[in-house]
Amino acid sequence: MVLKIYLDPCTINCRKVLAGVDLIGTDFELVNIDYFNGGHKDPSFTKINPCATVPAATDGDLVLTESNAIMQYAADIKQGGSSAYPVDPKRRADVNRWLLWEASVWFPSCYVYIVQNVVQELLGGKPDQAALSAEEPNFHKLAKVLEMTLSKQKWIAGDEVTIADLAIAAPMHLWKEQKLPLENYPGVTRWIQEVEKLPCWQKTQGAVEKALLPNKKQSTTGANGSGGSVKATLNYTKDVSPQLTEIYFYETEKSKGIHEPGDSAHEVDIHDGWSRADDFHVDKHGFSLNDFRAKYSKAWDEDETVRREFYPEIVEFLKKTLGAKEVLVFDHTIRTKKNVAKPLTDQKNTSQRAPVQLVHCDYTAESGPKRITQLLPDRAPELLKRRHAFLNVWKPLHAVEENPLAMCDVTSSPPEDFFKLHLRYHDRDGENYLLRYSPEHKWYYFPGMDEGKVILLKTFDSEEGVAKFVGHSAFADPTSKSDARPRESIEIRTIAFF
Ligand SMILES: N[C@@H](CCC(=O)N[C@@H](CS)C(=O)NCC(=O)O)C(=O)O
Repeated sequence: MVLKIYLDPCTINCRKVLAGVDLIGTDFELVNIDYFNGGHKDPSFTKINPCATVPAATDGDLVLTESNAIMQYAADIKQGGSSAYPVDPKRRADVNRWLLWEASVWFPSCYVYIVQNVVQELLGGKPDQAALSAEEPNFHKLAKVLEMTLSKQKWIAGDEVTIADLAIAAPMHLWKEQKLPLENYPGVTRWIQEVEKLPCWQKTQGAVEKALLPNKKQSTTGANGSGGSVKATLNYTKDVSPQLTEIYFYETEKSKGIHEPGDSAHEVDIHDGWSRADDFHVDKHGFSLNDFRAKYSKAWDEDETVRREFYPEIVEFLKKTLGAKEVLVFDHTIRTKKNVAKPLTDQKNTSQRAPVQLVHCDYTAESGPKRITQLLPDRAPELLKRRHAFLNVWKPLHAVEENPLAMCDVTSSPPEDFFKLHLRYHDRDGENYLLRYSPEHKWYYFPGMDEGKVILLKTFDSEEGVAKFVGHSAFADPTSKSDARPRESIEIRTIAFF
């Protein structure tokens, strides 16, 4: 059975659940209910939830309403449990009492502020000052209770974030626009800003702002609160043609005096892509962000097991996502900081590498088809007649806190911006594309992206009129914390045949 959640991501209780299931990591199917157009009153929904409120959830014959109960259930069915809803009875009781506190007193109080200071404006009206003044003493009484806890500890229920944090943060999710009087509550203010840095919160902020603050520039506020982009350095390469740009993967005299890549560092704006995450398409922008919760989640450094158990999942996922008839997974690389000491030129173990901070694309117009001939010599003549495209599937192994991946929107990087990097291996030559700098390049990344999502990167396509080569690079995110967990990711190289 699958957990189905019915919601409109812009409402307080729905956003809470959406962020909650993301934090917990439970698989679920989302059914969108259009709240502002009365979708929650439609008979197709009221037959599930006769109360005509969102969110609601079903799992087989179980029908659940109440946002907090849905989060609790999602945590209970998560295989292996979730620290977001502790099992220790005392800690769980503490989380439960906050969930009840939120639903019974905190939500109704914060609701007055959202209705008066946000919804009224949305409807062209004015806040009812009398209603706000009447609520104020009650709000302060409750905020003091929160402050007593949050001045002592990082999260509502101790050192670890739990669903209680999301429950209590949800009714204040537009706290600045709601004009919640938080001036005298430094602990609460510090905490809500911490919540705002959580990837599950950031991912769900766009829908709230789009519906309730239509005049605000869609913020997708990054981890630094900078409003949608970071300035970071990307390593481009100077095109010194007719001299070639090369890299040798073995010791040789021939490497003396060559032009190596990465000699053109530029500071660029890298945009937070979350608010338009669904718009990106591999055939237009050269990349897309997709949901993908792998069943395989262990032993990433065991190459054989990854090939045997994980590759088939990727094949099925790509066939479904791209509509490809056949998908070949031919290689993968695990990138961790552990591997940082290994020079790029270490060709012995190419499946274990450090993130590459170089603007590049993995194939060229020539090296794509050549690779198919090398990998599938017998079938190549037939396969090369069909549309064939190379796609990398980039998957974090846990939420990315540093060294994220940035993609250059293909609509901003015309073919003339690309030139070749010649890869010299002991036994063969290969080719990548490098990019020369252009101020027109539009860069995107997905801060805090976690293991439930993948980025698809198009690195070659035989089809004309679609995105063929996407420039990409890891980069040092200036907003990462100094104690950020090192990035660990896997990228899987595939060929799709249509
Ligand atoms: N206590 C319920 C409240 C659910 C609720 O009232 N949801 C609102 C949206 S946040 C709703 O659907 N209201 C119905 C309406 O406005 O007609 C929960 O936590 O799920």
